[in-house]
Amino acid sequence: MIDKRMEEAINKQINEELYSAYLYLSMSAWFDSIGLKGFANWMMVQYKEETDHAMKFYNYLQSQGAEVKLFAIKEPPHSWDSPLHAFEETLKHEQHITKCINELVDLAEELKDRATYNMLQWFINEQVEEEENDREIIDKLKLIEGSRHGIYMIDRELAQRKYTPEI
Ligand code: OFO
Repeated sequence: MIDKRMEEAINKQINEELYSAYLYLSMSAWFDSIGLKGFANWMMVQYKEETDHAMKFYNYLQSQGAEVKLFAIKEPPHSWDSPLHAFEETLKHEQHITKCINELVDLAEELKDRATYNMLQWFINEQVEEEENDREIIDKLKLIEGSRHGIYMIDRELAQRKYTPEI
């Protein structure tokens, strides 16, 4: 059994995760449109992972006999100034998600909801990893200062990323 406040907060988080998925799918389409297939692949994997995050929360609510409520997903941007700009926006977005997860943890503590607190530990670790990945790519993009050869090399590297289901 889960407190109504927690049920509502997790339903909002499902929407945040689905927006994350939508944002990265939009970035994948944009990278593809400018011929950067490796970057597009990286974002496509990210899109799938975010869908898994939404489903983790969805499955958790169902396992607790709570109500799943899906809300409208807002429209993401459709283009960015450069690969660096897209990744800076990605990091900014992930920092926002980290804040959302931390707020859920605060609420779980307030409600003494140990099951939810426990479930959220996975997301805490995941956010550390996600922000670190974004920072690494941002550092590389800054290092090459927009050189075409550098972008090509990073594109080849990002093409290697494979999707591993997280649920
Ligand atoms: Fe990007 O971790 Fe979920 O949202």
